[in-house]
Amino acid sequence: MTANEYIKVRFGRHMNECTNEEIYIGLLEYVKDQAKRKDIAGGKKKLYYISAEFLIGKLLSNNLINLGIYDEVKSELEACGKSLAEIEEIEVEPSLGNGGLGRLAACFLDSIATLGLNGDGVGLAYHMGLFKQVFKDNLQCEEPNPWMRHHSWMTSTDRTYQVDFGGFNVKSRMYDIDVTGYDSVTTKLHLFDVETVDESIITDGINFDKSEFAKNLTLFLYPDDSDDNGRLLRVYQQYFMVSNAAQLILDEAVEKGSNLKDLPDYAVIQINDTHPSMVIPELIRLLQIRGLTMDEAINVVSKCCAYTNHTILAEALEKWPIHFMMKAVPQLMPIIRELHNRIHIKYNNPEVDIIKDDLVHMAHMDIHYGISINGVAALHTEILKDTELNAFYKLYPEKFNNKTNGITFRRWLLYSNPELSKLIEELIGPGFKKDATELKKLEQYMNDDAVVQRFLDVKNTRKAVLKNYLANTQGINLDQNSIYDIQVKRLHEYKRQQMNALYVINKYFEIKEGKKPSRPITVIFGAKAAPAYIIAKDIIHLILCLSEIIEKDPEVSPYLKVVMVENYNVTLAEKLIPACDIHEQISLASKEASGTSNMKFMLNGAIAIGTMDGANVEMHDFVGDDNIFIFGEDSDTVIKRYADASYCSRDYYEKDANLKKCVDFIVSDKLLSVGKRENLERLYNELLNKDWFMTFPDFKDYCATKEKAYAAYENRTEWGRKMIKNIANAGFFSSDRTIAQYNADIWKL
Ligand code: 26Q
Repeated sequence: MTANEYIKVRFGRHMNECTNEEIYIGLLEYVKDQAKRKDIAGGKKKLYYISAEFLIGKLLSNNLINLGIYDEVKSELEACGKSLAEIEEIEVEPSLGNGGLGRLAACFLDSIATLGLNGDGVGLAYHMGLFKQVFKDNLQCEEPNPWMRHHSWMTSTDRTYQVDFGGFNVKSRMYDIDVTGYDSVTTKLHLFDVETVDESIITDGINFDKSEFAKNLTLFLYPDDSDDNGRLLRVYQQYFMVSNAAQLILDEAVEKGSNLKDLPDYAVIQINDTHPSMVIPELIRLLQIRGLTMDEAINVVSKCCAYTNHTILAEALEKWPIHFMMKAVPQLMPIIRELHNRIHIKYNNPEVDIIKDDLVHMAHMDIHYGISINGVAALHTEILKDTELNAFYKLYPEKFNNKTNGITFRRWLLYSNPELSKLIEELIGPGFKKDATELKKLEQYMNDDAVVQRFLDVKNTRKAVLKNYLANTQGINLDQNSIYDIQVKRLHEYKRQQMNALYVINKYFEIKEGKKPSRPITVIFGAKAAPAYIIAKDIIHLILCLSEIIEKDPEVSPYLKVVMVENYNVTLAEKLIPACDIHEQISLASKEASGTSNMKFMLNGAIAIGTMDGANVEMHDFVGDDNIFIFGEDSDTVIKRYADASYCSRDYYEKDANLKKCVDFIVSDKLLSVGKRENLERLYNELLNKDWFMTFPDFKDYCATKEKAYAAYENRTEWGRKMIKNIANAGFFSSDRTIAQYNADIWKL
């Protein structure tokens, strides 16, 4: 049945007599139906990828592509005078993640299904995704972001469980989203919800009554990124997630014939950061209820669980106060104490204890009672081994391994950049769609000027698409002839959006002083700040104020434009990334575990300005000095500087007149005329007295490197070659490669 025929049966009318809303609903149901007809992955052993976040983004086009019916449905729509783009506008993005970690989980699901592996995702069906960001008076405000109101990709199942908390229990239900693999099998994303959630307890913005856990358990995704502000609800959410996961895992194993002592033959569990770590004591608890001894249960669980670390920021490593645990999940504490005691006796080393100062160290539990611990980029894994987790590395060197992150090329190339995809296919054939390393063949065209020109033409096409999109959706007017210089990622001091803002100020002064750039520059930001992260919100305020001042200044605006897109999310990323000329990956070396937008930009022919941090290091290895703009101090220098506590930002400020001028501008009359004194002064003081992520030492090199990049852009053919070099070497960063490595080294499905 074609989509058209399906819609006729569903609505009793031909597609061209349906509203866009009806067509969307029809297509959603049609796709769900097609997905059901595909083979599901099978096998004795199954992977459970447990994650508090799955930032899946819109699914209509993604599923059409994976099911191989994208072109067919697109033509059917066009025959009725409709575009797929306008139908997609109806779909609400499920923003069930904060950023990189959640998006990684979504890319992984796509690759697991594409590789035909028997693996499902397990998470929570948050009613409200990450808050919707709106700007008022140059400040970020947060609004609820519902996504499952009408029609969604979730299907209700008959699977329900009871989850016990201290003093009460709830009944859960499992909802499934089909994960369509590209030209392959389907797998599932299982999202658990509780029937008593009550959306009416939301008061203003994203505030809600925090007192009744049965009513708010799955109401909101926690909008924190790295800043652990130790909230009790988070413990309730995490336990709800892992108790459901554990019950599902045991039931499915038993259904397949397991006697539970052989659980490792039936299940392997990937713990995505420490958010699902309580699955370890919960499984041990449930196995005891089902007849195993404590020794047996610990032994079995220790062979099933693997942990991925995504950060070295100490404040982001979860440590839960015992009194939280006693209140929310008292039944787990005796087990956690037992796990702790065994370690305490065995090693007699407080550094590797699980319970310290009345805090439960979740990562420590994962490392002692798991088969594997991995970092997410080569440098990150080395830093974990050498510093952060060195005491554990000494105990278990064989457990430590690296799995450099990856991205799904289906979404980040085939779907979001069809023009580039088509050009690549014309040059090297379709093989790259299944084997990303084939992109390497593009290097043979680097000296073919006509081909190079075609890559530049595709970039221009995508710049025009972005220009139209931002004009229509956000009333933003871009100059297509300008350089699009983009930094999109969560707002965090270590990612150093503030350094990019200081660069903008530097450029503003240069233009004012008569040094005009040969080509206009558009600096584009997209970022949400955690609502409680004050300085992050101040940085957004600074950027919005700069944007306003520059826009209003006729001396500067022809040469420089600053744009902060509102509500940066997956949908916007899909438009921004293909249009980008230069992308900013400027985290303080050692602090960004990997980064994944860097890979998306590289694949789309943008050139990075970056520090030797996270996966930038590996990107640099692939493309060499001429095809990426590296600057700044390296991780060894930074780590040493922290160790000897020798950094004093004021010294830099006082010694560098240009830097001083830029920093002072933050609290100048000019900025105060459009901004708030409180916010701007706080940011100014923070930089001057702390600057914890060391923007000042890198500032000069950063500015010089940006000038070098902008100058290089003027040699268009040479720039086109750099683009091809980057695209040709992006194959390694396919999540298909990452997942194949997880499977070969850890899961062994
Ligand atoms: C923890 C406790 C309480 C509340 C919230 C949280 C919380 C929530 C989200 C802690 C961390 C996160 C998200 C972290 C994250 O996105 N990390 C990023 O993971 C990417 C995928 O591996 C990496 O590429 C990035 O470098 C890393 O920053």
